[in-house]
Amino acid sequence: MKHIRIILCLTLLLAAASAAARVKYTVNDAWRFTKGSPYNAFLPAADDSAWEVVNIPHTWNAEDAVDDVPGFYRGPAWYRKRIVLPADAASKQVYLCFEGANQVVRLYVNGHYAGKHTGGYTRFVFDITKYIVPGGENLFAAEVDNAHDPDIPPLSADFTFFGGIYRDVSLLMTDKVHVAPTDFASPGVYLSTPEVTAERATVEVRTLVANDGPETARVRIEHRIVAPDGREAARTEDTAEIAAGSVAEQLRRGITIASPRLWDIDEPNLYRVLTRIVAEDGRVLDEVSNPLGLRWFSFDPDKGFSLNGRPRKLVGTCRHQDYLGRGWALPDEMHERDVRLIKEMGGNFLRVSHYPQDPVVMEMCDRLGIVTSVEIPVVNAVTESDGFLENSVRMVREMIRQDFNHPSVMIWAYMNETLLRPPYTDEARTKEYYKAIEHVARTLEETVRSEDPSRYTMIAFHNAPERYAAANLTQIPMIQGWNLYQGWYEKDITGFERILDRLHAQYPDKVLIVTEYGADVDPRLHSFSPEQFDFSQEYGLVYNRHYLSEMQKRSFIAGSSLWNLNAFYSEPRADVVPHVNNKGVTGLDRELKDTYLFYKTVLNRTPQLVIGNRGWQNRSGADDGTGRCTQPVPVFTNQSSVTLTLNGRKVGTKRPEGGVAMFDVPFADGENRLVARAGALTDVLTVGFRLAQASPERFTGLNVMLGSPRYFDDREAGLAWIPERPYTPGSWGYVGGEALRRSGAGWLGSASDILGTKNDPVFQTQRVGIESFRADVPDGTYSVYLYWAELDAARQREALAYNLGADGAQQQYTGRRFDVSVNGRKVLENFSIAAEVGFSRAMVRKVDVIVRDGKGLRVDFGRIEGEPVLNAIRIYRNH
Ligand code: GCB
Ligand code: CA
Repeated sequence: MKHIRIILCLTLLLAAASAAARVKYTVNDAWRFTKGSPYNAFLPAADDSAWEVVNIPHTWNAEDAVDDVPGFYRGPAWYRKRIVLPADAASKQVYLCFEGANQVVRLYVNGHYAGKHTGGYTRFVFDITKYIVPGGENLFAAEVDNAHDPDIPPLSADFTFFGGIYRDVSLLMTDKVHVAPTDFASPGVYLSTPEVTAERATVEVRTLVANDGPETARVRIEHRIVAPDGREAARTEDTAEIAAGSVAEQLRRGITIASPRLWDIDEPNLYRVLTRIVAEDGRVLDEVSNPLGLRWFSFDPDKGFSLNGRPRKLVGTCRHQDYLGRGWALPDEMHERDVRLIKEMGGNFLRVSHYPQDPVVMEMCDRLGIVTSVEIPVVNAVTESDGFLENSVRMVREMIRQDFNHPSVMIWAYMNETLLRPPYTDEARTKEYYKAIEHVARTLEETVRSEDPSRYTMIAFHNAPERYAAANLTQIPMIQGWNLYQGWYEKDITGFERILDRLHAQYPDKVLIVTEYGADVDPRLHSFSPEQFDFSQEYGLVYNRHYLSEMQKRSFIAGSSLWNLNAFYSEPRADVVPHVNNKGVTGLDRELKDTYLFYKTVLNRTPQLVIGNRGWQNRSGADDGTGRCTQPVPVFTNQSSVTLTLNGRKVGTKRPEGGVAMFDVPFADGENRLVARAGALTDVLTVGFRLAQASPERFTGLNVMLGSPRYFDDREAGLAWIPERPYTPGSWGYVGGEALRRSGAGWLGSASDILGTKNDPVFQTQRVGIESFRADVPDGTYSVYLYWAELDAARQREALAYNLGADGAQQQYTGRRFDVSVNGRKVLENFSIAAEVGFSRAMVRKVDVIVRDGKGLRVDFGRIEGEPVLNAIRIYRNH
């Protein structure tokens, strides 16, 4: 009998223990949503039945930030949801936790105002205990506003500020006595490692315990450190007395772990610290777990970074939280995949920029051994106001306290290119502005150092060192980050290595990281004469090979984070893909570009082999007279030699240079099977090739972009566009005119967003002053498609600060009218593109033609006003 009673007691105890520990779960699903400020939306009785039903993560800008209308909705919106809370919530402390919402949130619970949070990238928590109805339905209403506010960073940036609750929302229910979640939404437990060596690690744990009950609580605070192999590495136990309505701070020093298993890039050993709050009667009131990594690291101005006593060059990427069609509203698994992509690429560094990201990102970096730098979004400019400074300081506190326990974090940063476009022309006023920026920087630097003296600080500058020196910013952080784009925004790529050497000479006591470098790549575009600002896969490769090799030569470059892991949305941008910054080594859909394959090949130590131009499945090119068309194909390998075959016949054997072997592949019409072999590795790529026929009998069609040396892969239509060439008898090509060239950047074409098409590159180049386009096609019936856009970006909208290649570069429209005849028949008379469709809008005219008497096809342009132009032509044979 007694026996039974004891067992019963134990069972009850265990039940009590598990019932008391905290419960946390997401409440993401089926919220009612509407834009605007409906009357009394905070009140439970408000009628939301006509509102949209959405799931969190959610943004309201996924569509309007990519449509043809400039701008996107920035203003208030509401989310509402009825949530049934358990009856035992009556004895709990209840919180609503947000992982991030852009950018100001006001929460109402059952009509009561529960709190406000400012800033779009950090986590926040509201204590809603007072407002809930336990055991019943509760109406949660959140107003989220993403309107521009001069006091909230970022003020402007080269990325779209998607509004909404775009990260998870969770309910948290704890005992009255619990680890406090309310210290800037931190975990409430702060782990530090004042001393780590190969022999011994010392751990320090600071814990915030809240007592929201009516009486003093006498509790035990236990920390159990669990080693990576699951064994207990250390355990501590203290008692504490916590007055009712207070938060007690417990500091546990000097916990030692002998022969620690270090957290390292190649072996990211993770310990866990389990913290328990135990009542006098043995009930477990709360339990939380935090990651712990034991490592030591340092940055040296000459020798760079070292981890656990070993020099390591940091190589990696920056990352934006975007995905195709979703904006920022990504589920956890998509954040997770991005960090895996960095690891698989061989990266060991992530600059979490320009803002703190989803908790999953930080967890993955801990688990995969990726060193991180995390920053707050003070980008481009500051506001000279107390409000701006206060918000920035708070963001720094939130960032540091929230991500404090992640061993991957080694740098805190707090500014990016704040002198990109100083707003004043007046010298005295500019000086004042510089002073204000310096003040912000010093305050943030001090905040970081007092919050966390165990890590380094950093500011990212752009290529205007004099400006940052004039504002004294170069002296403030421990690490200078440099965002460099020589060979992209600036013409001369070798300017990159020159500025590195100059900076090192000028700042011999500063650690230098190349925080950004990159070239836009649209994987649909290719060029065999790659040049600055052409957006081709091939130029991306030229640029990145150069940068990586120059950085590897210099040990004083502690690390680099290329811009960017992924393409991302930037609403005002008008490049080859409007509203998108394409500097990702992967696409918005995470397509791996050749640049990614290159890094993966050279950064990994395991054998690598992959044929490049992978996504280019529909190729075309002019017959070189042999019934074939020879085009280069890159093969990436870190093996010493590689052999390529085409449809079973050997193309060649090469020694790769810096991870790349270029093969000249004689493509034939139809299917081309490429097989690369290196060591024990094989890679296969099948390419469909359409020969732009020289021989008239076999003519089926032709797609030519005028004024362009590029190839364009229209993947939606499976259509291959090829570059122009001059006409020669028996073949095809243009007569007269010249390619439109931007005066400033020297590059071809225009950087306008071409409305009415997704194939902007087809319309962004043109031949100015063209006299004819001729193709000696056989007799037959044809459709001739003439492609035009009147290119004058200035008339379309103001160029974005970052569209530097477009600066002053557009031709000025002064009127244009011309006649168009096809095979002698006038089809367009006194034709004006601008009058027909306006500026920067795609138009396509399809003309039916019968070709007879062996005369071929001929489109003639008759000048009336200005120069005639043609952007592209497609000739299709009906029969
Ligand atoms: C930069 C900025 C980044 C931009 C990038 C670019 O320097 O820091 O936000 O996206 O340049 O692509 O121009
Ligand atoms: Ca999440």
